[in-house]
Amino acid sequence: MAFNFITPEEAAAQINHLDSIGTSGFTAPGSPKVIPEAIAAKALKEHEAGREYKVNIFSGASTNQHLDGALARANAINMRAPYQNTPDLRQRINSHDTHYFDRHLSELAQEARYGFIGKIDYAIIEASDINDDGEIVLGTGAGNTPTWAMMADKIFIELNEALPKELRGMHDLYMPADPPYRREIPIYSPSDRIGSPVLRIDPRKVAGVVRSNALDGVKPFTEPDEVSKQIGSNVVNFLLGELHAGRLPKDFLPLQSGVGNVANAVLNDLGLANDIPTFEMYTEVVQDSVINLIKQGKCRFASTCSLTISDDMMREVFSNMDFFHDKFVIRPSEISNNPEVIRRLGVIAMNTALEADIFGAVNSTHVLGTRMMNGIGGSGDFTRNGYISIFSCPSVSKGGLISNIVPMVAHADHSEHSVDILITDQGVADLRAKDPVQKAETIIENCAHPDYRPLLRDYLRLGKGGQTPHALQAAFAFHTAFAETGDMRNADFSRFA
Ligand code: 0RQ
Repeated sequence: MAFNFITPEEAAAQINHLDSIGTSGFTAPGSPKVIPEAIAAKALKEHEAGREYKVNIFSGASTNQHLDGALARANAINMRAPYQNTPDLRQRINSHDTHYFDRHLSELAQEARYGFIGKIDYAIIEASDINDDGEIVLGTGAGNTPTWAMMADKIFIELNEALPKELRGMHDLYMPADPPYRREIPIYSPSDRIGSPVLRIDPRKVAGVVRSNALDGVKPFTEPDEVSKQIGSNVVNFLLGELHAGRLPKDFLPLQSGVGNVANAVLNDLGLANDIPTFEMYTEVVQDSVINLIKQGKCRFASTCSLTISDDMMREVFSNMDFFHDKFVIRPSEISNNPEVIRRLGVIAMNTALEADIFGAVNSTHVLGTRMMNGIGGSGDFTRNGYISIFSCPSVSKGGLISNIVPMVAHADHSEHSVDILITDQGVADLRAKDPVQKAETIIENCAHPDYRPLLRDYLRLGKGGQTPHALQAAFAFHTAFAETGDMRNADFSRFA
């Protein structure tokens, strides 16, 4: 069956107000580009004509400026899940123009199949290659694409001519059966392949194929600053200590690393550390630093959901496909982030906090407790199930006006039950086998910025008992001091004594 090639506008014309769309990709890579822009343009016209027009967007993770960016600017998103990181969409979410629920990235596909998010009208899938039998070779991010393709009434394909045909073979697409029929996910090592290199769809569901030709626009990282470098070196020293103490096997364990500058700096430092053996990764995103580690031979293999690498690095990978072909596998998010597999493989989870409290709870999502930043992403999948779960962040933000170590987190994403190690530029707090007060003492001494240590000790002394001696009347004194004076250092615990 030959596919019908159409324009992005012809695709957008078919999509109605409040339709639910499942999109391919995970972070920018693999996300569709030209149809979402046409939907945004249609939304603007509909709004000008006085008609309501918004769609529901379900993806694998964050997307790109063509999708979340353009649709948010057009105020065209009604419901969004499970993750985003685009400034315009962040604003729509915080002003309630867009409903947003952020979910563990491993979970959304199965929740969709269970019927928890309703029906999926359209899937929009970026492909690097297609054939008339309905075989699709995906782009550089897999996300929840197999589930959207299975559930959607109709499928649009964006055939991206900037992607090389050699991507065929780099994916491993597998969809677990749903309970009560689910069996174990048979991955016993990061490089195990258990599924199909291509997505097989019913060609009769394809409502049209649109051509596109652009990379994802991921920006390269800037050189890590001093604080990021110090955090990176603290992480490496901690891991070396674990290795020497025999708490990590001498062959090491697979690594997961989150997104952002700190994560990139940590991986750079791992590459430079001669005493860290070569390793594999079982992770959700591969950033530029991992490509360098692979080129150096430090990282032997990476299982990922996406190649979240800059356009220049992507071009380099594409022109050396012979070398990179057996160094990666790109899996759907419910497999790359699968709790069962993460626990089995003993993944070392390394994620970033916005703030952590003295008892070890972590806020990764809500700035000062209320404003959504990005979302929990995959950090919960890995943190809850990792062999060792590490969180890192700078000890202070905004030039010291904000302490990232606070008496009580203003929003909790990861509880103290899941957080093993907290690392800042100041040092390392090992929270394993410690009670809440012991954790608090370690975090204050090792992780808090010196400007804030006396204040945090004052807070800890205020607690009048209980195993976790919070002083609830003063628990948010840092946050209220910032709201009232613009500086958390003005928190005054004497008035609560
Ligand atoms: O703001 O740029 O205006 O100065 O927050 O902070 O230090 O640059 O951190 O880029 O590493 O991102 C948690 C957001 C960290 C990210 C988070 C301000 C700070 C700055 C960013 P400015 P940094 P990073 C894998 C796993 C959740 C999802 C996840 C994230 C800006 O890592 O979204 O881990 N994680 N997924 O100044 C107020 C505080 C603050 C603060 C920092 N306590 N209060 N503002 N900032 N701390 C990926 C996926 O799942 C796909």
